[in-house]
Amino acid sequence: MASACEPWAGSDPVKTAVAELAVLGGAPAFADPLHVGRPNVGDREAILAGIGEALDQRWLSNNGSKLEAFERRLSERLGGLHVVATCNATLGLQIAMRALGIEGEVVLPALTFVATAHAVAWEGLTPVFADVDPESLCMGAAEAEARIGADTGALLGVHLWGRSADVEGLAALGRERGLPLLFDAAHTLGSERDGRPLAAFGDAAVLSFHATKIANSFEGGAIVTADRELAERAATMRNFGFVDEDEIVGIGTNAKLSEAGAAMGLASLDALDGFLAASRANYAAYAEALAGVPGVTLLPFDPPESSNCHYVVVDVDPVAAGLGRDELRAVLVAENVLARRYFYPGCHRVPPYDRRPQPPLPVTEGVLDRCLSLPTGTAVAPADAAAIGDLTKLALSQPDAVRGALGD
Ligand code: T4K
Repeated sequence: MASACEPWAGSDPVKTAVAELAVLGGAPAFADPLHVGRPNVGDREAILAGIGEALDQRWLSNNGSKLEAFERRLSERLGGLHVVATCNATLGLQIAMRALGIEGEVVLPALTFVATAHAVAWEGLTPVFADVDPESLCMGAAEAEARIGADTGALLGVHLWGRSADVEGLAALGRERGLPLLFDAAHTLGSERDGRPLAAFGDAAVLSFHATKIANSFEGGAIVTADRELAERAATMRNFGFVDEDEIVGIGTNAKLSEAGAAMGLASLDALDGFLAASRANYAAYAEALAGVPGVTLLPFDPPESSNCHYVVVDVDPVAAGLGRDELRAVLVAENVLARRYFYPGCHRVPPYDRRPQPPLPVTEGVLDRCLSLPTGTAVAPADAAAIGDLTKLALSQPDAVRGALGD
């Protein structure tokens, strides 16, 4: 396969007969596994030099020069918003909720990574799950409003897979009901709406810099807000509530990003435009390879140039495609394409949240049954994406043979 940085000019299918598929006994199309979430790694020399400087300075955490530079650089990238870097986005969400003074119930979509719900519950708040809009697959104002009750304390939107939630509708609803609006923007670095970074919307938003994200600081997160006082409260809470050497102003936790993490984060931000280009090229290759395939719909980015395209997700309609999502996944996994069922089975279906009675979430259930995330990022080349598209088409050309091989 071509390297991720080579321009892609198309390629011949890796397999041409169904009998060659690995589920029918053929050799896997890829010798090494292709992961969803393989880290993008910036300039190795710069990363190691940054960590070396931290070692030379003997300043490894607690507001060191790397952290300050990382927050400054991220703020610049986000148009000057206040940035409070954290050791991960989960704690970033928790701190943002505390700093916003949220109490009671928090309305959020069930269709998200479980960290979103856990962050709410860990703060002693009650997650109340809403359905999602069928187009954006994010919780919109109508879905959120249906779950607002007397105890609602906040709205927590999620820009799922880096695609925009209805930011205007949710903001209007929050204003009307007097509810703060927080966004889980874990997936959004590099995604914009109307020329503004997605993380700029809401009272605050939280980015993730986990290893699997478009840009990483090994582990990491960032609270982003236009509200300086909110950012200051969050920064204090991140460091045990300290405002000075001997002065603690309230409850806090330890959510500091290490200097090694910040050095990695800086190198990632330096490389971000290249990471975005690689993801967008892979997305274009998937779109071309899967165009017109009945029953397999690539979730659109609107437009791809202002989206990070970091999660490539297909919706598999089992009737139109002839194979279900899980059957297609089995085909791809046998080829060493480790496609993921993000975010199955949904927050509402895992403990402790499954113990509470839930209203029906029909759109969410459909997505959880049908969506499949495909490998992308700099470890994947457009030719790989095209090959995965071709393998999909080949499997769907004879669904009965595939189903027979899978023993369904
Ligand atoms: N909100 C949303 C919407 C989120 O998606 C997330 C995190 C959060 C909040 C919380 O953010 P953080 O607190 O994590 O900053 C992974 C990540 O651990 C998680 O951060 C991420 N979302 C989620 C979508 O994916 P898993 O359980 O799928 O991870 P795992 O270990 O199965 O790895 C995923 C794939 O990546 C595997 O195929 C292996 C590959 N991988 C992973 C790592 C860490 C590598 O190839 N190299 C690596 O270093 O959750």
